[in-house]
Amino acid sequence: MSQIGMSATLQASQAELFRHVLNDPLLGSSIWINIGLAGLSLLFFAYLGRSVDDPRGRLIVVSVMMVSAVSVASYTGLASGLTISILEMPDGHPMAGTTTNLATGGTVDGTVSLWGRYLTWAFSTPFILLALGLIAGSSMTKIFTAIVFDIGIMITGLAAALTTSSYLMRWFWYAISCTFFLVVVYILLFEWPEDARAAGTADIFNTLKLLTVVLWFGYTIWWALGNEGLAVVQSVGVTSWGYSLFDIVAKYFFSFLVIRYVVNNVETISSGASYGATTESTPADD
Ligand code: RET
Repeated sequence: MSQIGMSATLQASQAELFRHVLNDPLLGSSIWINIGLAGLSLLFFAYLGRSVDDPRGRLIVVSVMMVSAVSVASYTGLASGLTISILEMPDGHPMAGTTTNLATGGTVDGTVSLWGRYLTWAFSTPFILLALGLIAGSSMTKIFTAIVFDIGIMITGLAAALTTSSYLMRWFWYAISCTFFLVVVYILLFEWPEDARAAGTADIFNTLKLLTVVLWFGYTIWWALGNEGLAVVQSVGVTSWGYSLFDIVAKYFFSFLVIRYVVNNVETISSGASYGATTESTPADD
């Protein structure tokens, strides 16, 4: 047997990671099932929203449909091995010095990080907030603020996941991310409910707000408990399934509630047929 075969190799190739995901039932199912769910939900939402022809209503529907669209790409990135790495955790991290047995055979130093999730949340979650802000009838300024801080959460969360130089720095990134998160929570809990009351959408907004705040805290706590944080949950597959379950409710169920509301309440969220027009011109009547 060769020397390499007996000792741990240092890195896994993208092809090995692809086959590792495919051959690990728990990890693989947490990813592949969600590609299917995201694709099916996209078709279902297109069908549900087909009758909405109000421009503002359509904007909300398209916005939540984008969450599923990004999700297809996100999970495909994970499944293909493109946005996964084996990372060696720094000293002090509970997973420091750990090795990973690849489902394809062979052992590598480090633990599997599905960092593509955090990257793609930077593209999907702004659409959730855009939809919420529009339903609340909020101002461009508040919607913009919520979205830029949200992107900040995800990019600094990505940085926390990818930092291998120092255990403390991983948590420092996490703390920055949580600070950005508090800004978004503030807007969700204190700014938008008032706007929604004025817009006459308080009922649906409060349901969506509760769902969002509870689940988004869930993601935050799960990161801390999972294999990239305190590793209370050491299994990569269980950690990944946790996020996948949160995703199912926070994306697909959330989007379903939004579209159902828009379809049934177009007159409440409408701003007229010329909403979003880029000029003041009126159609000729001749
Ligand atoms: C991280 C870790 C760093 C600290 C915080 C986090 C929060 C993540 C959230 C994710 C929400 C994701 C959703 C995805 C749906 O597409 C990055 C886990 C605060 C709130 C809703």
